Amino acid sequence: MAELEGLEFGKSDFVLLDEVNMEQFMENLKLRFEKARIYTFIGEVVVSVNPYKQMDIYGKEAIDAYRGRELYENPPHLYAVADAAYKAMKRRAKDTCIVISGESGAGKTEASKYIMQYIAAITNPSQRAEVESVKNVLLKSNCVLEAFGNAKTNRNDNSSRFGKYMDINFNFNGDPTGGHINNYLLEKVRIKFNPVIYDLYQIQFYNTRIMNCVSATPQGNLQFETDSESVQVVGSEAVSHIAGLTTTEPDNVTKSLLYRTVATGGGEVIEKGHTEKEACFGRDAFAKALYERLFCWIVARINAVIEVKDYNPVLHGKNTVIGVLDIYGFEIFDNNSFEQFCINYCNEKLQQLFIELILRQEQDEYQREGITWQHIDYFNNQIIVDLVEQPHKGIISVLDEACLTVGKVTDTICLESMDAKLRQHPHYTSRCVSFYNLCLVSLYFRYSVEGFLDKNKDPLFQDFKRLMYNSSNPVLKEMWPDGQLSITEVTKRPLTAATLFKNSIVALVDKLGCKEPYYVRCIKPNEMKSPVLFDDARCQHQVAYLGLLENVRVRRAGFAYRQPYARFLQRYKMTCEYTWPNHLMETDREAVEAIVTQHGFQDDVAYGHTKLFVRTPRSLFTLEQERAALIPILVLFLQKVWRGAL
Ligand code: AOV
Ligand code: MG
Repeated sequence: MAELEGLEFGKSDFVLLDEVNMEQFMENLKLRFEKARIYTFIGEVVVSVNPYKQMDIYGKEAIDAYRGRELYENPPHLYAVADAAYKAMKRRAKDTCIVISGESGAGKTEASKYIMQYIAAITNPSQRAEVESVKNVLLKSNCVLEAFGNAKTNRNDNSSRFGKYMDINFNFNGDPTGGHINNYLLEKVRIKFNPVIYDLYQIQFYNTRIMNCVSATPQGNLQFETDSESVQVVGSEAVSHIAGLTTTEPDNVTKSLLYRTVATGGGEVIEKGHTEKEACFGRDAFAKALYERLFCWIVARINAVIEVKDYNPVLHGKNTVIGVLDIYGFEIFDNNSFEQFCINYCNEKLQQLFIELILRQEQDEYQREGITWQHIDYFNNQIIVDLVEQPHKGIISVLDEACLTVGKVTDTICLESMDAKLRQHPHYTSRCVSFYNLCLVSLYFRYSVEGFLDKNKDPLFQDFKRLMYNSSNPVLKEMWPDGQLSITEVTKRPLTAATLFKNSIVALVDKLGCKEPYYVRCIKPNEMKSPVLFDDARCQHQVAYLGLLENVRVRRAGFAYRQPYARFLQRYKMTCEYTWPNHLMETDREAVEAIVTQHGFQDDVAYGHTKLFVRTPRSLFTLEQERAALIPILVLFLQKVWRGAL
């Protein structure tokens, strides 16, 4: 709580700003970044600015300094939040979660790794082997997932191309007993541009250890040519290679690439040759699906290893959870497509959750403590979330409708139908920039709808699924259970990619919503990956859309600080003659009242059932200053006592 670092480093909590406005917020953020203070609190939220250089603040000493301490006893740090989430989980048996958000390259994944490392470091002090092995897999699984799921983009050299939510389970001792990973919307589209076939044989899971991992072998792209009306594969090496890797017959591979099985209206099953365009489409879809299923399989394998086994709640007590969410951040490229649309929608949902929880949490606390609370207004992005996900008239629903329409529906036609339905919406505009670059502007950014329909339908010919199911490699077979269906059994209307994604994000938000949330809000200081540049305009934009200023306002409009009576008393009793060294009142609350009254800020506080609520931080400053001034006197006094001088 005290200004532990001194004011030359700026305010360590934005709540302490003299006035809450953008100018002061930015000034403080910039000053702290320049002084290598990359973390700043807003109450219990940590705002982090990517330093783009190695910081010497994550070592054992730091871990020891934060372990078991209260949030305000140390300078702002990821460890402070991680510890708060851990303490709440351990002391109050609460499920908690740490939500890390911010745009691409802002430092979310790095933050999530430091948080995991911290949790690993402070648990299992007795070094029990089974707990150590769980921790080991939890930490190491990250490299495997990054190896497969991260890629260089022009915004981040190590960009997560999938969302990750990891639950860590704890036993009643507060030691990890297992976990579970959910992955979200892997960006598989890039596999098409950079064809890589992973060598499946090299993935070995051995007991609980993920061994020697994976080698990726880039192969030339498989080409087609049309010769006298029929389509052929160019050359035979690529086909042989795929057949070799997937343990299938080259002839069957060729057949799946060139033909598809279809059921006619009369129930007859026939084989239909692809056009060259269809063959290319099928090939790309196959490569993407192989990659996606492999990725999901790896996640499933990791989950099988880390899942909590033999847990008996009667015997072992309540099993509690800390969830860590590291998902792709807001993304704006020159050409934004379906993937960016989904990613940005997901971020809007998380922002929505942030708004709801921060408000709800505050309100709940005031209610619980019997304090009157005045409602504060701030921008609610529900309207944008609705624009995307509302049944029947949201963007996803219009897109799905277009995908299910029989006949020739193009991206252009789909955009027209969105225009018709959504024209009135304040956050929707569509603009025809050129014939090929149709755009819809929503979620603050502009997207090209070219390719939306195909990506949403995400079709894969059943022939490929069957090919994989019939592979003599048992792992591949396991990845393609739907390959055993015949063409007549295949469901004609599978859920679209956008709907599947929406459902998974809704489920995620539900999962987070019932946990006690802790937030890390990451900011990217510049586009150059520079450790010294602070781009004011870019940072201000992020502060604005993350709603950080509103966050400070809510925190201040209510009560900036709250502390249980006993704790408050312990810290400040030396500043009041009636409470030092011990008070004679009936309750701690009365003793706290005596301190507050003696310092004259009785109008600035409210008394809850168990806690004191202080509206402005200034009151506590006064106390802190007095306490700081008294400490040397007290030390001198004690030294004299020890030396027997008194
Ligand atoms: P992201 O997860 O937020 O982007 P990362 O966590 O991958 O971003 O961070 C991007 C890069 O910034 C890292 O590779 C590091 O070089 C650097 N960096 C971030 N945080 C730190 C830190 N605390 N200390 C030192 N360097 C850091 V994305 O996954 O693209 O949304 O999809
Ligand atoms: Mg990342």
